[in-house]
Amino acid sequence: MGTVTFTSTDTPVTAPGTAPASSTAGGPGLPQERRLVTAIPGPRSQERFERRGRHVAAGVGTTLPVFVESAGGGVLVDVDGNSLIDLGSGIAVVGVGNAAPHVVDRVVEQVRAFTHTCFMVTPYDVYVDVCEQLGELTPGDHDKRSALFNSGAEAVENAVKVARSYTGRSAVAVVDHAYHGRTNLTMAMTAKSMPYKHGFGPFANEVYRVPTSYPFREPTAISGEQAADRAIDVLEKQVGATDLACLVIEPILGEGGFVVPADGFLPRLREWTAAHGVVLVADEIQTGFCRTGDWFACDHEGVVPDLITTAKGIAGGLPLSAVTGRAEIMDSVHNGGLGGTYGGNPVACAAALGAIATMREDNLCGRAREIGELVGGRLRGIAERHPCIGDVRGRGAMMAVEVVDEDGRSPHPVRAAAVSAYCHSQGVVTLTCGTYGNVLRFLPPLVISDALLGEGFDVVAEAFDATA
Ligand code: PLZ
Repeated sequence: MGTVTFTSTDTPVTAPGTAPASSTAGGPGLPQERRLVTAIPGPRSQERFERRGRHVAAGVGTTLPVFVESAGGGVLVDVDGNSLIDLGSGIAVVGVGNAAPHVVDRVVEQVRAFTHTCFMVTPYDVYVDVCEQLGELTPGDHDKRSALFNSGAEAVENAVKVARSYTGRSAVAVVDHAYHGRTNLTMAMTAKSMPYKHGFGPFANEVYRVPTSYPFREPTAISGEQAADRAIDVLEKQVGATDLACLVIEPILGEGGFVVPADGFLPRLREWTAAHGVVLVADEIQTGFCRTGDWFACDHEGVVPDLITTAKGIAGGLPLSAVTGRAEIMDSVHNGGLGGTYGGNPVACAAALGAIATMREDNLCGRAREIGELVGGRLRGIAERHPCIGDVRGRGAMMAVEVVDEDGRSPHPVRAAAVSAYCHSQGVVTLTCGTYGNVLRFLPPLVISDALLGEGFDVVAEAFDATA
């Protein structure tokens, strides 16, 4: 299976941790190679993992227990000197690559100038610059306003606050398999109990869940418009359009399994929400900023949401999120109603400006489409040989396979986990997701080279063979 360039999984070629002192400098200058010098995790990572257990709360999970020392381009380098291919981007965050030069430069410059004033106390330019960019890049050419926050969940919470304030209505609609965060309101909006909600209730009320469009799992094929009408029927009967403040939806489900709705689903929901004064909120926290081959996933079908939440890819790894939307909706909130101590922190804003400049200069939307072609081709090739792959789906650099049983349909999370674990052992960072935990998702940095990506998928192919 392809060229396997890793050294060995169990025999260290160089002693662990003997990489040169400059090895902590990350960024695209790091050798873009898969290099295994110890087993994964190596002894130094294992030592640190034990220490982690003594100090870090057990509730905080770990996908792959290697401790990272530097990262850049398409690789993560661990404390044992292993260089791993990154097919996760820290969950769709470092699309521009880790320690991306423009991000580092802007951050350093900003850190030297000032680190914090609180925008609500004394404002500064970089916050306004980010809002201006968001107005320009997000779907629709209407007049827009933005407010900045720290995390994705916080952006979703604020989108709901704005929608309720504007409409004077309280109900919030979300869809099956949705993921919107881990705060109390966003847990209520998230579909999956384990691990996100179990034991953490009671949850916020006035949140209503409706069916979505999940082409692979429809009992009989239905169109996007039909799937939308099924959801609309529930909303009209069980909630009532006049009581509904907003419909919050991920244009492609993220944690829920990289489910791409059938064409026509989102446009039909857009039509219905507009007709009933319901605020349509697109949660583009995972799909945004070139990930799917467009600036935002809504662009694909020309859907213009009223509000859009962004985070993750916006700032090259620094914590920043935003709500952007129609000026009349955003400006309906009373002065002082939105904010937070750190929201739109100047260092995070500077990072966002560096990240956005990189996306523009390097045409990362175009690159995401190329990655989609390459990865999609590889995955379809693997699926031909492995009937346990029930579905290959996604868009751009947000691709996934759904792993199923012999019946071609029942979720097989154990096999998905085994494939992922094999990839990890061979120095490729992969992630799983999905309501049933049976989806392998691929979110490479958009700056990864074709060679490294190809090698990563050689390992993924090998993983399916090895776990057959
Ligand atoms: N909305 C669509 O994907 C975050 C969650 C990882 P925060 N997804 C990764 C985990 O297990 O916690 C996400 C998302 C969508 C909202 C969020 C929440 O963003 O920045 O994690 O709060």
